[in-house]
Amino acid sequence: MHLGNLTLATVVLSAGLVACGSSGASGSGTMGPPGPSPQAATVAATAQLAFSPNAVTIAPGGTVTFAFGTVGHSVKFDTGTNPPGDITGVNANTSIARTFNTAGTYTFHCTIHPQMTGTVIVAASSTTNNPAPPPGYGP
Ligand SMILES: [Cu+2]
Repeated sequence: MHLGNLTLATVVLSAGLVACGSSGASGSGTMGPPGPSPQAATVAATAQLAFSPNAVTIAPGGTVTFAFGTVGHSVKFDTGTNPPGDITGVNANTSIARTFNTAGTYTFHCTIHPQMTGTVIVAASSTTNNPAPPPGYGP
């Protein structure tokens, strides 16, 4: 009888701990309601041969500025509906903007350095903020 009560208390305590843990996890998973996507984002093509940030989200009709540093790069779009024109040639020490009018996911890569890949997500709303490009790039 006494032993039985002890076991019950242990079970209740464990259940309380589990419930507390799960409520904390779900709280961090929902970062609040989606907000409108920004109209502009900057992606840097860095000397370390990477697009940074690797993925950005903009609203339909928004603009992504590709900021090229001292190493020459290009941007070729691989997927997505009605993508903007590719940025051809070897582009260094310049910034070139492209406008995305149709919602969707646009992957792209540098034809000079095929390991350089990135993604532009065009959506009216987003739950995430775009990371800032590295210092020295963009506005
Ligand atoms: Cu490149």
